[in-house]
Amino acid sequence: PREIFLKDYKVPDYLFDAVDLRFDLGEEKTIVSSKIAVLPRAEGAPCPLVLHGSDLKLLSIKVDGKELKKEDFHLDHRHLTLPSPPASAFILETVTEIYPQKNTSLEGLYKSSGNFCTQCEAEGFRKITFYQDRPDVMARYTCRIVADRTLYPVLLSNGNLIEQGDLEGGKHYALWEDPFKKPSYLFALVAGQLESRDDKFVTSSGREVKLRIWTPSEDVPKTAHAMYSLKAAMKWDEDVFGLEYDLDLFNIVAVPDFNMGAMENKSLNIFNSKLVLASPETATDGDYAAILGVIGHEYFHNWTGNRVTCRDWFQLSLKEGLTVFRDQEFSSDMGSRTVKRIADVSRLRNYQFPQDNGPMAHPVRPHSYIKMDNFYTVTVYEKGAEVVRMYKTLLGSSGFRKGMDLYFKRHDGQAVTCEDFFAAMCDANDADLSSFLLWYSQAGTPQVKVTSSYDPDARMYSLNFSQEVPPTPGQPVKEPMFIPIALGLLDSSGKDMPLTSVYHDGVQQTISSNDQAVCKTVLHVKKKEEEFVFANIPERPIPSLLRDYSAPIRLDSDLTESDLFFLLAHDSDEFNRWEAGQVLARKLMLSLVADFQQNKSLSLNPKFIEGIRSILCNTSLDKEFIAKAITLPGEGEIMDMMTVADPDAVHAVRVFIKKQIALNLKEDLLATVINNRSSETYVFDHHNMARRALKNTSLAYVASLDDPELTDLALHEYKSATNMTDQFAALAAIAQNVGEDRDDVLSDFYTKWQHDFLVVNKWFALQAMSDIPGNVTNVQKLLGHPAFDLRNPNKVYSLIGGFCGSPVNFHAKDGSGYKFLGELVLQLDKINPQVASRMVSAFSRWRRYDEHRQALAKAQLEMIISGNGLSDNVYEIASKSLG
Ligand code: BAL
Ligand code: ZN
Repeated sequence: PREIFLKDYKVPDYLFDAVDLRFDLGEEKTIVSSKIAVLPRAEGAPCPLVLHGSDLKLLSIKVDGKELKKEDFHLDHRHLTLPSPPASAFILETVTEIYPQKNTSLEGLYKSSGNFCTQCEAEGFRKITFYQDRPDVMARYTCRIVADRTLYPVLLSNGNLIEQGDLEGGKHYALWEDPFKKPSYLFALVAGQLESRDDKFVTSSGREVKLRIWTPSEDVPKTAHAMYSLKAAMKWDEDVFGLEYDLDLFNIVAVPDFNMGAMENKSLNIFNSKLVLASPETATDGDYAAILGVIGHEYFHNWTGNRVTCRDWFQLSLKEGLTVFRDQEFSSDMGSRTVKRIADVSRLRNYQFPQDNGPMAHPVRPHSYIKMDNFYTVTVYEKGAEVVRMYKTLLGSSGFRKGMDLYFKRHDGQAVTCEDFFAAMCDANDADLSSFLLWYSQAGTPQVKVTSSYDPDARMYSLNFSQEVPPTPGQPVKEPMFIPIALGLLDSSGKDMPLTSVYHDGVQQTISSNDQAVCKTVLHVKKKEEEFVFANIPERPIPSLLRDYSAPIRLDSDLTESDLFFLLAHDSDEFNRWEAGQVLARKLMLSLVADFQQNKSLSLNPKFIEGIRSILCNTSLDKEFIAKAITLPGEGEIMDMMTVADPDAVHAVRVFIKKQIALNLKEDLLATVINNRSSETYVFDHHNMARRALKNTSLAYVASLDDPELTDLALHEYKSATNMTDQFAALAAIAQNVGEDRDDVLSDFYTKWQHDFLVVNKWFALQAMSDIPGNVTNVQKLLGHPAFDLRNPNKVYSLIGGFCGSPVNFHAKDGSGYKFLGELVLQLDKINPQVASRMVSAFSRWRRYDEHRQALAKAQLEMIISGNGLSDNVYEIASKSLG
């Protein structure tokens, strides 16, 4: 397979001005006719026109109305080349035959539950027709869809519906025109039996936009929350960024078979049903929150992605990092800012840090790829969002907004790069952020050490920073990064001290705003070693560093245990209160892991339990914050901090601490469950979600004790639940312990919900992720369950992905987990390479484990890589993992 490099980027030789597409959708095959107005970029001797095309049967090719002879073009399995096209503007027409019914890759045009739909990002359009399938080729499209009227009554594409009507032979047609230039990856088509929930939104300038969410008719009642989310997102983007929607119609279609979460096609977003359909009985608070966030995300792409798009796929984070940042901010404004920040940082630590610390580590803007699909990663998305957040931290809210305004003013309608975004931010603020660009090019999580000292006579407090960016594949040596450190200094009563000035590089800088002393500041840490000295500090402070997690780094400070308990109790930055508890928990877990490995008996510091009690019983704290603060760091996060990851030890220690907390705080936890039971009516708001989160976290603790009385309580919660959040949480609490109750309740749940595939997926995932010993056998059995289907990505992610997320069973010492996955990857690769490559990624960090496990995992990777007809997708991940 060929590797593609950023450094080799060349502007396209040909522009496409207008594209007319016609689809004749059929049961055996679909005929795609395309007519493209082509414009050579440069004058002079024409260079070859190379079009992408995969799995296409070419029926006809014409230039300016004349059929080309065989010798006038060249066709291979990836390209159609015209060696000497006309030297000036011409019309290229092709007719191709494709087979959507046989397309199990779910890229290009395919069928999902009887309906036609498309997925073109990143490079799926080439499976529809021959095209320069790259984001810097932007054209105006029309799309005529012809199909059977009864089988496919609804025909949708991008833009405005300008004509529709009946045709002979029971067919009908629709003609869509998109007035905005777009790259091919934003093209979309849907045809099928769908019904819509209709609503409208009046924009700030008074235009009325029709909103339609399409699903099979029986699911329309479950789209109310998605519609609420869409309208909230439209309003938020106007209020916060001054960005209005630009067409008179916005369509969303939900399909059950979809590789990703959703897709931002211009005015025709296509969604995985999981991220549209919700009712209180079938969806959890987590599902509701995810729908809000993803509906927002795809809508926000209309400006950050569609109106201004990427020059090439290396720039993916230009749209994704920025749009994730925007959806994070939207969700924060709709709920609790601190809780959302905690959830986002946890995700970064549990998934992105491990990626940055393994063979697939890549910069936010990768330097190369074999399959672009493999780079829709937590690094490009979540670390990319952190990079955008740092601009805002450095420039302030209004500076960030000025930068965004300039970005749109300069680049509307263009395909641009991360440097263009950076330049807009700097120019709009007259700011010099030069070394900041390293965030786009250097992989690896920076490690920052900070030490402090206080001089009471001089009333000076110094902070010394040193930073290291670890080597990553292809990048053995790194430059120091530009790291914004937001901080405050706490006095002995726990209040933020006023900050007046700081010495840095021999220069005194005033920290004030309109001559008022302020209580927080942002240090610009840019060198390998750097000192900042605060003046006029009357007593030794306790520093609250990296407030609101102001940079995606690992921070190691000289804070003592008692400093951390102090911050946990007093920090005015709520995120850092949570963080202080997490630092304490991480230290504790790592020290108990060492004890476990040395066969020492485990014992828990009573101060830690008291710390948890004081948070649990603090009625002034937000309940969802409490739920987060009493939750221990994930096993992945702890394993990632070890030299050799030991899943058994980490799991044993986490279970031990959990049970100790449950045992010691049983009465408080029980009271919390009872006092926070839900009201009859489900409400999706922060207050109610927070109550449910706290109740269910407490229930999981007590049920872990495997005491019949407590299991009865969990059973009572299960039976009396009036919504899926509570019902599923109770099911999960009971399922922690092996036995009859577990079996009965799992079977009851399936019987109750077997008609609802989204709920059944939760049931698969819960069992797959279980840490019960030898769970691989159970998961093997579930592969044969009538509700399971290897062709549906959601089911694969739930059952196989879920299993790989259980450290003890996936990394079982007998190699059963690895063998299970190895065999499935090869099967999946024949069906859907994108899904297979996501699954094979579970092997990528095999070198992090002991030698025995390394040998077992390596053998599976070698078996996979020697598989016949392996996709480029799986090859890239497997070979980089072995490399
Ligand atoms: N562009 C792919 C799906 C998403 O990130 O919105
Ligand atoms: Zn996106």
